[in-house]
Amino acid sequence: MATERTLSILKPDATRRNLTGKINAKFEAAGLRIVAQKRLQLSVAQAEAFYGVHRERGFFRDLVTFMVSGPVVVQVLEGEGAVAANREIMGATNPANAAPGTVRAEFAESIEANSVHGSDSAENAAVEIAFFFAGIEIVG
Ligand code: IDP
Ligand code: MG
Repeated sequence: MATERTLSILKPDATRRNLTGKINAKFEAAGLRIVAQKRLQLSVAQAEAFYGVHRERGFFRDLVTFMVSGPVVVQVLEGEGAVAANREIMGATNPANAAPGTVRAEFAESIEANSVHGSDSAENAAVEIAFFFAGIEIVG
């Protein structure tokens, strides 16, 4: 499998509980490299734009409110099959369904406050990385 990049976000529930290091350790233990990283406070407009695909979903307004409720850490992860590898490390959206040892099984508070975002395809990863990072900020 080819080396890929994926967009990861450590969500406000994770930064609030000071879990960024514990989550990053899981990425690194699985062989992913953090090749870009910054801490941001998203605006409502930015959160709405980032989650635009979910605009029609019933949880959209609550999701946006949650994502602006505190700082996030946005990151680019690089490695073999990074998109799928990161989804494995994250676990299922609902922590009740997340496999043991995954970030969401260990750390998520709820289906909404589930600690991490990860791109779901290589195509979306490229769009999501460009949303947050200039090329010069990504150092592989
Ligand atoms: P994913 O993060 O596992 O890719 P998506 O379906 O893309 O899951 O949903 C985006 C985010 O929206 C989730 O990570 C979670 O924070 C929130 N979310 C998804 N489904 C629900 C729900 O049924 N209730 C509340 N929030 C949800
Ligand atoms: Mg998703």
